[in-house]
Parts: sequence; structure tokens; C-alpha cells
Amino acid sequence: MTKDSKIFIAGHRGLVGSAIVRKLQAAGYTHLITRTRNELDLRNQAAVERFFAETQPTYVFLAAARVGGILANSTYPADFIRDNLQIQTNVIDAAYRFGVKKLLFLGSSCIYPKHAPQPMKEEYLLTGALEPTNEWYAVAKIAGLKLCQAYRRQYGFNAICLMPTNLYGPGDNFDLETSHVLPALIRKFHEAKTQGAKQVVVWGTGTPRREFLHVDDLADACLFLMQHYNDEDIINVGTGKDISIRELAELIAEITGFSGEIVFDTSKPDGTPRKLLDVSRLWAMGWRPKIGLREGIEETYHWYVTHYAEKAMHV
Ligand code: GFB
Repeated sequence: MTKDSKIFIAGHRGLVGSAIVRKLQAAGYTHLITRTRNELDLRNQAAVERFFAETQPTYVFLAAARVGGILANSTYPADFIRDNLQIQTNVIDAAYRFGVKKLLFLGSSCIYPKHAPQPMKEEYLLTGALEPTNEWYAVAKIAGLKLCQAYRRQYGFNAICLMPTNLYGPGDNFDLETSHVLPALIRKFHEAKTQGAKQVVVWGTGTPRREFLHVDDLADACLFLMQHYNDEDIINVGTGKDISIRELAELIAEITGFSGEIVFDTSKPDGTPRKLLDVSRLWAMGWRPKIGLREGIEETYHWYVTHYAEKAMHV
């Protein structure tokens, strides 16, 4: 990839896509191609083909997807499986047919079996049953990575597949019904503190363990692997460390300055008991994340207060 290569970032307004755009711009890449959802519906095959025929990108970062937390995944199974299958099939196929040199596909750590040994190595894929709350999304993502591998084998198309762990950062979704746990807790604790509430309700038992990667670290890994990795094997991207949801809640309470009680609503699902990636394959290539969890949450909290909470007060 040279600084003037034509690079299409699909999903540039999302958490991941916007971080990739920031990273590429900071690294001096000048010819970035982006389209909003209104300009180009990636679920529409004919529209995607027209777009590739017109713009002829050389590299593609496929960061467009329908994503959400545990409740959204289990409430909208059809939307999650259909939209992701459509988006990724249209983009991967058009990229191959219109001569893209290399494509980067993003999966998720939820592709691994619910009870996979921890930390989860790349070879555990398809060795057991999936977590039911997100099997629809996971099946779509598995199909996406298999599509990339099949196009490489049959057509020699250079598509690489990254499996990031749970992500967070500026630009995250803070809607309490559809978001992931980390932005949800930032919002809940912030609102409880500012409204003087005595309790914050956290879903589930608090015992599940999750690994959290700042999205700017993921974007850094995306650029690194776009430059240095050309294999069929999927590759995990994470920090190698996890924490329990209870510990996460306590940390966010401390960062937001909430000193009341934390209550667990066990009528809500826990999901996978533990989801920690084995990152030795990526780390052996010399890459490391740079942003610690406390620092990353502090920065995301600041972003939330300035971009979301303050704006909400003025609506
Ligand atoms: O982040 P999260 O929604 O997704 O939930 P998953 C992680 C854990 O946090 C679960 C608990 O045990 C939740 O019950 N939790 C506690 C909360 N309070 C809250 C809250 O207020 N909101 C949310 N959302 N969770 C998703 C998958 O799984 O992770 C996707 O559904 C994808 O497919 C994504 O893989 C990264 O880690 O359980």
C-alpha cells in the first residue's frame, strides 16, 4: 500500500471504520474512499458492483457490519445474520471481480465455541457449539472468513481475516438497548452520578470475563497486518488480558466518580462465561496494543461527556 493508493474503508462512520480512517490519515494516506449508508447501501449487490466499477479501489478495509451488544444480538437475529451475510458477500465478491489487490475482513471473538479452552487459539474455530445469544452474528462472521479463505484458494484473492476481541472507544454506541457493556456502563454510571441516583443496575451475574481492546489499537493492528500479513489463517487481535464484568463496573464507577451501590440484574443473560483471545500469533510478528484499559476508558468517558452527554442536554 503506498501513500496515494486508492483505499476504500467500508463502514467509515462506525466505531471501527472511523478509527481506521483516523489511523490512515495520520499515517499520510491521501486517497481514501468512503460512502455513507445513504450514498451506498452495502446490502444491495447491484449498487455495490456499480460503486466498485466506478471507483476502482486498490485496497479495501471491510469494517461495515451490523453489530450490537448481547441484547441486540438476541433480539434481532434475522437482521444480524442477513445484513452481515449481504454486506460481506457483496463487498468481498465485488472487490475480487473489480481487481482489488488486498482486502481486510473483520470478524469477532464470538466466532469461537462458547466453551472453548481459554485463551482461545485460532485453531479452535468450528470445534464446538456457539454461544446462543450471538450465534446468528457469529455464523455470518464465520461465513465471511470462509468466503475470504475460499476466494484465496480458488481465485488467489488476497483477503486477510482479523478476529478482534470486544472493542470500545470514541464513537461507540451508547444506546442502552443495543450497545455493548463498556459504553453502556459509562453511560449508566455517568447518569447515576449526575442525577444523584443511589444504585446502578448491571446486567447478569457480573462473573463473565471479557477482554477489551481500544479501537485505536485495533486500527493500528489493521494497518500493520495490511502491510505485513498475507496468509489464509485467521489472526486474533486482543490485549491478552481479561477482567470480570463486576471488576469492569467497579473500574467505571471509580472513573466516573459514582460512589453508590452496584446491583446485578440476574434476569438478564450473561452470555459466554469467558472470552479471552490467544494473541501469540500476532504478538510473534512484533505487534502490541498501546492503550491500557483504565487510560482507554478515561478517554472514552471524556469523549462521551463532550460528544454525547452534553449534546443530549441541549436537544
Ligand atoms: O458487551 P456485551 O453486550 O456482549 O455484554 P458480549 C458483555 C457482558 O456484560 C454480558 C454484561 O455478560 C452482559 O450481560 N452486561 C452488564 C451488560 N451490564 C450490561 C449492559 O448494561 N449492557 C450490555 N450490553 N451488557 C457480544 C456479542 O457479546 O459481544 C456480539 O453479542 C459480539 O456478537 C460482541 O461478539 C463483541 O461480549 O456478551
